[in-house]
Amino acid sequence: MILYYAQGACSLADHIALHEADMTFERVRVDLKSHTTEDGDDYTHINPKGYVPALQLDDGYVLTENIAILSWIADRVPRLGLAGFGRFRLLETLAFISTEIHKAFKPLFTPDATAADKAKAGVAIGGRLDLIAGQVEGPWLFGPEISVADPYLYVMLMWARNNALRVPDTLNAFFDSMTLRPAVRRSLEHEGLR
Ligand SMILES: N[C@@H](CCC(=O)N[C@@H](CS)C(=O)NCC(=O)O)C(=O)O
Repeated sequence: MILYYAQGACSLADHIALHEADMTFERVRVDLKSHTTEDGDDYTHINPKGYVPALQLDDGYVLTENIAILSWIADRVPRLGLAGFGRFRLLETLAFISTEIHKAFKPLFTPDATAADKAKAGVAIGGRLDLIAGQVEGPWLFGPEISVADPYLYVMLMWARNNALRVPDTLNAFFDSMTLRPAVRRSLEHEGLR
């Protein structure tokens, strides 16, 4: 299994989740500007969408999209998912993080975005972080057991902090606790972020 990732990108969520799952995998870094892998291959031949993450499964199938990859990991390692109706609560949360928080960061990563666009994005992200902060059961999103949604939220908080956005206290505490987890530390180390 191979995880295609870029340093500190949303693929860090999948990277952490794979470690939380104790899965064996290789990592291949992708240069998102040139769409080239660290081995010099054309990344668009692996994932025609051109973006990370992509997870090449052992049977060769290349799974893309954070929601799909994280759901696949939870399917394989049920302790990282929720049972019964909880499956839909998990999906609901992954979708909220992906479509409402992750996507809202776009102006902050777009070099020619105006200051007004960036400020507007910051306000939108702040409001959505407030919403998800109200959902944290503690210490993790769904209570005492970590799920695949937690690493995704962690990456969003890392971006928020790096962009000096306001982060609710509950989520700062969540972030600090996540950073202590061996799977997080290992992933940060592998990506050269520590
Ligand atoms: N819908 C995708 C979006 C992934 C995404 O936004 N990836 C970013 C990094 S966080 C990327 O690779 N951007 C470079 C590009 O779009 O070319 C998903 O949720 O997996």
